Amino acid sequence: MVTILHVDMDAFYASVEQLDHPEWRGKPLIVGAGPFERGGVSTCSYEARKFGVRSAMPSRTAYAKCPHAVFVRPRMERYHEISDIAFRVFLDFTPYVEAVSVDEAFLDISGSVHLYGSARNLAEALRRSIREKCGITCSVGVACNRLLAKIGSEENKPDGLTVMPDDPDDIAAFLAPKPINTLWGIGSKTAETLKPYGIVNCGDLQKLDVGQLTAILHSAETARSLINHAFGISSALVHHLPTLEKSVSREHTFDVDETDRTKIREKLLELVSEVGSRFRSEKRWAKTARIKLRNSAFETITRQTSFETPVRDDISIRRKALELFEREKFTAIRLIGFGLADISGSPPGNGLSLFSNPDDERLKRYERLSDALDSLRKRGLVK
Ligand code: TTP
Ligand code: MG
Repeated sequence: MVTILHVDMDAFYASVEQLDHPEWRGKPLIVGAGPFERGGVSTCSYEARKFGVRSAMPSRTAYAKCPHAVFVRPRMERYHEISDIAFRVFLDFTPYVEAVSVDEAFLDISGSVHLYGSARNLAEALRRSIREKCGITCSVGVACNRLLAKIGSEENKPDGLTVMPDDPDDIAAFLAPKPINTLWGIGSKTAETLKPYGIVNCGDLQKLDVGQLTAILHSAETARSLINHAFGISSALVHHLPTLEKSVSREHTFDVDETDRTKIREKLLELVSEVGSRFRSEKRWAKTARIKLRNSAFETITRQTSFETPVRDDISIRRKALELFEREKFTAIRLIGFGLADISGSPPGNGLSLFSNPDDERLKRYERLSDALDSLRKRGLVK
């Protein structure tokens, strides 16, 4: 039997700020743009959520709702540090980890449940370990597939654990009262289309047959998948990275589905710089580059390719990333990710022949240039 666990840190950026600043604990805290600036809320503490503050809300609006909140700017480097610790904890429980974002992952724990006696015990051990090693809390959902595991982790947020039912009738009954946008692939547009037909909750979808829903949505494939989802049926597997321990990756989720290819490419290149700098600073070499794209229907693709010889300079890495990216066709993107894998601590070749041909000389020049760029990046002078 397959057992999937979905873990999501609670109010992630805000929790890290409260961890580092005890004086902000228990208080409404908003991470994002300042109250009198353009820009929005990245996230906020649960204390601020009581006042109606939410992610992606303009900071001005957040200020109007909660003027006494502490406003702080994001410190991405620090969040990545805590995220890296969390992902190392995940790997203590299974090698099959799929990073969804900086604070969220799916774990296929099918092979490790027996070590803990039950999935619940494993999940509790993982939550304890996260609390001890990261200093913040997370919420976990356990189920037979990703869809239900994700719904489970939302169920008892913050600091919660939900083990979803196994029996198909119990699952259907659990989902019936939930609004349809609880399901993947139902954004506000689909929800608006379905509303006039009285389709508001998963239970309403459960009563339809594929033909009826196809007549509304004009796609039998979408109709079939939505009805399946309303019953909690989903075949999506954990897209784990086989060499996660040796890889470095970063991802970005757009606030709204992004259709502008130029903007997506720009974001990709930012991620490339981040990943590249990170492992140049650790003196590592990459053999494989990988991009990850997720569309608005929550379908994820990963594409990877190898370098002819291991590299770590910005130019070679950018070139590979763009090569992978430009091959892909899409209309809108929800998430983009980039990673480098198969990293080893030693330089390519035996070291002696490193400068023996013009290609190596060129790579060495690129590396020096990359190091110079990294130091400018550190000072915030270039992206
Ligand atoms: P989420 O997991 O969606 O939110 P969260 O961890 O802050 O709160 P919770 O899971 O308890 O509901 O996102 C993770 C981080 O991603 C979040 O802390 C900040 C960042 N983020 C943004 O920058 N903009 C956004 O619109 C969202 C949703 C998240
Ligand atoms: Mg979260």
